[in-house]
Amino acid sequence: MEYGEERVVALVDMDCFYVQVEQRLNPALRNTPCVVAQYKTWKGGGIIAVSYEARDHGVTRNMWVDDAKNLCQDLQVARVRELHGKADLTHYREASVEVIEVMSRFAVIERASIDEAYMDLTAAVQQRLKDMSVNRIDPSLLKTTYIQGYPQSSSESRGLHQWLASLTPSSLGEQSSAGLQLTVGAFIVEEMRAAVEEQTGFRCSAGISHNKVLAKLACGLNKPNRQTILPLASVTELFNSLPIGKIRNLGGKLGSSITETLGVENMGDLTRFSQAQLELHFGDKTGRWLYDLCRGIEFEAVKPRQLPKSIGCSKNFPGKTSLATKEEVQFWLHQLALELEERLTKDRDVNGRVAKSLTVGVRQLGDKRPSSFSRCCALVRYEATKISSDSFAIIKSLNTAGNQQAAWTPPLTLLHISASKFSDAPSSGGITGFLSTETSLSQSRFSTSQLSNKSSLDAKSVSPCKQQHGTIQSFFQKATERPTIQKDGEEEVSVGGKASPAPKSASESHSGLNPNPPSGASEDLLTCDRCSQEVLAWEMPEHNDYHFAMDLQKSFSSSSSSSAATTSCNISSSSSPPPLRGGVTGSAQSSRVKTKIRGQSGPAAKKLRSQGGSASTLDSFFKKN
Ligand code: DCP
Ligand code: MG
Repeated sequence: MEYGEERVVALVDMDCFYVQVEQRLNPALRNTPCVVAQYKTWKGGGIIAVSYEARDHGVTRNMWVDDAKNLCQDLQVARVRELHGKADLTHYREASVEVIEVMSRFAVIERASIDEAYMDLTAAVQQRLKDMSVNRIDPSLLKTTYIQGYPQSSSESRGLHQWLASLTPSSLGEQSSAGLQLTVGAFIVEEMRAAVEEQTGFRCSAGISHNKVLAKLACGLNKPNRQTILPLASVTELFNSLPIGKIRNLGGKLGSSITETLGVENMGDLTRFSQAQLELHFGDKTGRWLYDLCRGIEFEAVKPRQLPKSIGCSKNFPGKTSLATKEEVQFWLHQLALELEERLTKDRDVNGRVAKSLTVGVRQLGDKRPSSFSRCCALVRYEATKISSDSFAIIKSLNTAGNQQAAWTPPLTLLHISASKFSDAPSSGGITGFLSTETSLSQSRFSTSQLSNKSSLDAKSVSPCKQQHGTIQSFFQKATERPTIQKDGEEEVSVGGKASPAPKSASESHSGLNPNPPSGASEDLLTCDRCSQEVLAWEMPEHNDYHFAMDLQKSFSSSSSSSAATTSCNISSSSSPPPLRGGVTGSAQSSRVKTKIRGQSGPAAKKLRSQGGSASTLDSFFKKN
C-alpha cells in the first residue's frame, strides 16, 4: 500500500437537508422548487436551504425569498419555526439524530455537522474483502457511484467501467490494491445511503477516499443523491484547478495566508514548494502537513463521536434592539435558559449524560469581533431560573453602568449560553443523584453574591477563556482547557476575560503527522459559505441573520440613513418578540415578568441612531473578516 492510501475514509452529507426535513413534514413540497427561509418581514425572509429543483432556477442560499421568486415563480417556501423568540431547529436536529443512528449501524462515525458525518471504513473493508468469494465486482452494487478522474461523458458511464477494468485481477489477492479498497468502501456506503433513505426518507451524497479532506471534497463533486470515489491518482488533475480555499480547513485564515504568502491560487500550486520552504513559512508541523496535503495525503483520524460536545443557544440583538437595560439582559438570558433547560433535559434522558460547565458569551455594541467576552462557571442544575441567574451573575461586571443603575452599558448585541463538559449521568438516582454528587455540592457553593462581590473578577483582571479570536465556536473551547480561578481553594469558577488578541497559529494547533484542523477540534460545525467562518449548527440562524442584516444594510446604503435605520429596526424586531423592560429580577419566573414593549424611540434608540445604530455594529463585524 502506498503512503497516504492506507485508509478508506468516507464523508456522507445530506442533500438540501432542511428542505428534505420540511418535505417530509409536508409531502406537498416534495419534488418542487422549494426553499427554507428564516424570518419573513423583509423581502420574504432570507433563504438558508434550497432544493435542487430550485437550484436549477438559479436560486441560492442567502437570497431573499422575494428575489428568488423572481427567478422561480412557483417557489415553495417553508419557514424555520420560532420558539422563545428565536429560530427553533428542533425538527432538523432530531432528523439529524435519526440519520446518525442509521449510519452508526454500518461504521463508527464522527458527526461533523448537523447533516454530515465521517467514517473510517478501513476495517469494514478488510472484513468485506475476506468474505468476498466472487472475483469480479458487480457494477450493479455501485449504482450511484462516480469515479473522479475517469471519463464521465454520459450518465451511463460515470467512469465506473473503466475504473473497474483498471482493478487488475491480481489485486483481488492477499494484498488488495488501494483502488479495490475504495471500491469496497463504496459498496458499504451505497448500502448505508440506501438504508438511510429507507429508514428516514432522506437522501444524501458521499465521498469515498483515503482521508477526510479528500472524502469531503469528493462528496461535493456529484451531488445530489450520488457518491464519488476519489482515487489518489486523480488528485493532481483535480488540485491543479482547485482554489486553496475549497479545501477543508483552508477556507479561512490559513488558506488566505497561504495564498498571500506564496502568491498561489490553486492547491496544486503548492507542490512547487519544498517541504523546507513550506516549513519556513508556516512552521514545521503545518509546513509538513501542507506538503502532504497538496499531494492529497492527510492523516487526521476519524474520531468516534456521535454527540455534540456542547449544547447551547444564542440570539442577536442588532442595532436598536440591542439590550440596554439589566432587565432586558435578564429577560433574554431567561429565554435562552428555557431553551437550554429543555434541550439539556432531553439530552440527559436520551444520551445519559450531564453537562457540568455553563458558558455565557456576549458581544457589545460596536465591538468589531463576533464575540466580546465569554465566561464560564459550574452548571449546577438543569433549571432555567438557576441557569439564567448564574449567567447574569457571571456577566454583570461587564456592565459599566454600575450596580445601582437600571441601564446596561455598553448595550449587548449578542447573548449566548451553552453547556459543555459532559460526563455520564449517574445511573441510579437520576437528577437527584447528579445533584448529590461531591462536585455538585462544591459547585453549589458558588453563589452570585460571592461572584458579584469579587471585583477582582473583572474582565480585564482574569485569564481569558482561551477564546479564539474571530470564531463563534471559540466560545466553546473545552472547559478543561481554560485557565480557571480557584476560589478559596474549594471551588472551580472559570471566568473568561477579553478575547485573546490573536488566534492560535496554525502551527500551534498541529501536532505530528496527524494535526488537528487549524480551527480546533471539530464540533457540530457548519462552514458559512459567505465568510468561511465555522459556526456551530445551532448558532447558524443567528449567524445567517447577521449576513441578512448586512445585506439589508447594503441594499439601503444608497438610500437615506434614516430609512436604513428604520428598516434595520423592522427586520430585527420581526425576528424576535419585543424585548422587555420592567420588573424582571435575576430569580424571576418568566410568568412574573412585568412587560413593557420597548418602543422605537427613547434615549437608547436615539443614542444608537447617533452612533449609527446597527450599521456601525454590522460594519465592524464584517470588517473583521
Ligand atoms: N445551514 C444554514 N445556514 C448555512 C448553511 C447551512 O442554516 N449558512 C443549514 C441548512 C442546511 C443544513 O444546514 O440544509 C446543511 O448544510 P449544507 O451546507 O450541507 O447544505 P444543504 O444540506 O442544504 O445542501 P447540500 O445538498 O449542498 O449539502
Ligand atoms: Mg448537506
